Amino acid sequence: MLEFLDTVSTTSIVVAILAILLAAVLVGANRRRSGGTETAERRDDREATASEGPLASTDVEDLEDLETLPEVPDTPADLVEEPPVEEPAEAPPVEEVLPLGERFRRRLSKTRNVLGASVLDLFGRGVDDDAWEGLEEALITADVGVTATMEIVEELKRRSREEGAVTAEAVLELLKEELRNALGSADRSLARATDAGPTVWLVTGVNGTGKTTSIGKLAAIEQREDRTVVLAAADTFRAAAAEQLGIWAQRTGAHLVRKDEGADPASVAYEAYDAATGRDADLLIVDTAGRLQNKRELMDELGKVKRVMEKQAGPLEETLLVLDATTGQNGISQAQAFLEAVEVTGIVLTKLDGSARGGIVVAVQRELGIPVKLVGLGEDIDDLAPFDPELFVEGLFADVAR
Ligand SMILES: Nc1nc2c(ncn2[C@@H]2O[C@H](COP(=O)(O)OP(=O)(O)O)[C@@H](O)[C@H]2O)c(=O)[nH]1
Ligand SMILES: [Mg+2]
Repeated sequence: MLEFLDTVSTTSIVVAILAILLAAVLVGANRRRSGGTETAERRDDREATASEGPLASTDVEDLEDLETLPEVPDTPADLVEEPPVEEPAEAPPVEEVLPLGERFRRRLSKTRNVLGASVLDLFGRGVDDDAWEGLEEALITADVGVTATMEIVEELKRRSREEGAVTAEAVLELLKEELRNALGSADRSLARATDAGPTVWLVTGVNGTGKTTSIGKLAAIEQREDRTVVLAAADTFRAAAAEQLGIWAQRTGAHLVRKDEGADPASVAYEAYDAATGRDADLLIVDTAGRLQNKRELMDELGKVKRVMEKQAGPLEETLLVLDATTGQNGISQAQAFLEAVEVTGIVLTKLDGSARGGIVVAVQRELGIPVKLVGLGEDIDDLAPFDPELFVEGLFADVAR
């Protein structure tokens, strides 16, 4: 009986010890999971840091993405330090810009449909008067301009006779050459300051031609080349104009100088030059208004901006005139008004992508005698390109085959 009791008590002691050990193990595990009082505080700190860190600089979309992630209390403490934010806000993926030739090829399809495609058709039936007349029509439709068209076709007729170009392909090659000749070999690079102080590019043109957009795209190109850019919102006619430029400044990392609606544009430009000098910026681009309703006032205003800036900064490196390719010959007559007010050093021809009249490049250069330096090939940030006559002509006739 005594023996029996002994066995029972030994067994219950063993069971009790095992139970205590098991309980201790469980409590330990639990403490490790939730952290002790002290570690819970530290964990709170870490959570706060984490949300001020990557989350604070993340934009709204990223924050919305985070809502689908597991809630923090269920997350083991050692993972909280590195919350699974997918993409740090400061490192957007850099999209590769297509080679220039490819960009021309893709964006000139409208003009190619009018001009490129018809040439082989026309001359495929024979190099005769009908074909030459057809070519004249196509060139004029593409806005090459009447005078330039006549000259190009005369020269082509002569050369095809003399050089024995009797096939459509041979005529096409001659046409490409003549178009390249018509575009000439002007210096199309954008001038930069050679002495101390920022380079200044003044941008002018009728409203809606694409000044602000082109400035934004230019700022993107420059910033990518590690040059610091200041943008001056000297189009003070509408507050929205400065806001639009502000969005581009944000997108490109440029610094914006603006004043209230109705402020004197020359004073905005003046202060922007001061700001650019103060920041040791490489480049100042000045956006201006282009209301043609009151031409006299517009030209006075533009002249004043330029005078004030030149007094302060010396001769401006570039005064660019923005023209919209879709307005064709109208754009050229608008341009004349600007040329009377300021000395224009280069043309930015926008919306070549949206126009079947890409031939306007030839007309613009001929009639204004000013080199086309940049072309707009679309509305995206990468859609501004240096104008390259060779690649332009190749783009006009790319994939043209019978
Ligand atoms: N398709 C196309 N649209 C353009 C181009 N450049 C500008 N735009 C558009 O033209 C419109 C007017 O541009 P904006 O920069 O505001 O002209 P601004 O009044 O001269 O400053 C905007 O909708 C632009 O997106 C271009 O090269 N191609
Ligand atoms: Mg504008």
